[in-house]
Amino acid sequence: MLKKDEPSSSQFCFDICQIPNVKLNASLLSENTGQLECFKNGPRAQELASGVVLLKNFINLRDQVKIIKKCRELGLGSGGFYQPGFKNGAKLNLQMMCLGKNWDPETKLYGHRRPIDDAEPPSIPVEFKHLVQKAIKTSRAFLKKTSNSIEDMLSKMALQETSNSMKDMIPKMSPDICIVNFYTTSGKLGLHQDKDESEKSISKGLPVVSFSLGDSALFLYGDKKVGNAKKVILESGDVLIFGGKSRLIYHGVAEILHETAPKLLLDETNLRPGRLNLTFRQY
Ligand code: MD6
Ligand code: FE
Repeated sequence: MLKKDEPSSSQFCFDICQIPNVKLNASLLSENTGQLECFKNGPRAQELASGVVLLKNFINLRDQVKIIKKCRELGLGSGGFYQPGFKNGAKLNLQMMCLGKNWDPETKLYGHRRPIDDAEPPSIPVEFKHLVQKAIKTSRAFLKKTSNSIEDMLSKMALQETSNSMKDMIPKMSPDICIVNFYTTSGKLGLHQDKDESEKSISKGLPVVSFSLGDSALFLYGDKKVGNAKKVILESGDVLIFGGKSRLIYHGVAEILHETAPKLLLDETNLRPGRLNLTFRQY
């Protein structure tokens, strides 16, 4: 184990960005024009299951760039990216860092420092926290609106109590831990539940909020068997929220879809091929 003040080895130094080796040429520029079309799509919300809300295109390109640059900087410093081993000894093709608190994927425990090199995780940047709050607020407002229309339909049946509880399908949450994963193009994450947070956090159904950046992912959810799980593609800028009744849903990443990152994002950040994912929760 490394001591706190020893210089970190290259194992602990992963740059999610790369030196560009291709100059922007005419064909890339024309692809960019296509990408601009894509960004004309405003954000939209979708309820995938009770308590599972997908906010499509929620993080604008400027904020995506800022998040990637910040994660790059934090990832290169103390407590930055490392390649975790998992309980079965498997090294998945992903690089991980924790912000706020440490979560150890081998012991499944939270702590103030990580066992691998005793480093303290960097704090969660305040801009990240603001975006999380905005996403939760948006998803709650969206569910309330959906429940209002049901309420209209069922008003004669006096289901007031049901509709009031519906808005808490996604309770408010103030994140104190963020897990940042960078999946290379062959990266994946098996179906699992996020169940290592405090009993209180889980029983209240405090949501997990997940940001996707870079290449798209084929995301599975809703069942522990791959064949039975539902599928959804998460693209750069999407935010997925699962809370309330669905706080413990099984979910995972089946595949990273190659060369699907927005070209403008790559031009601005030189992000490596792959996907950056940030999951926020309250311990
Ligand atoms: C994702 N991430 O990459 C989903 N869970 O879209 C997770 O499910 C996840 O990144 C637990 C710990 C870290 C994660
Ligand atoms: Fe998870």
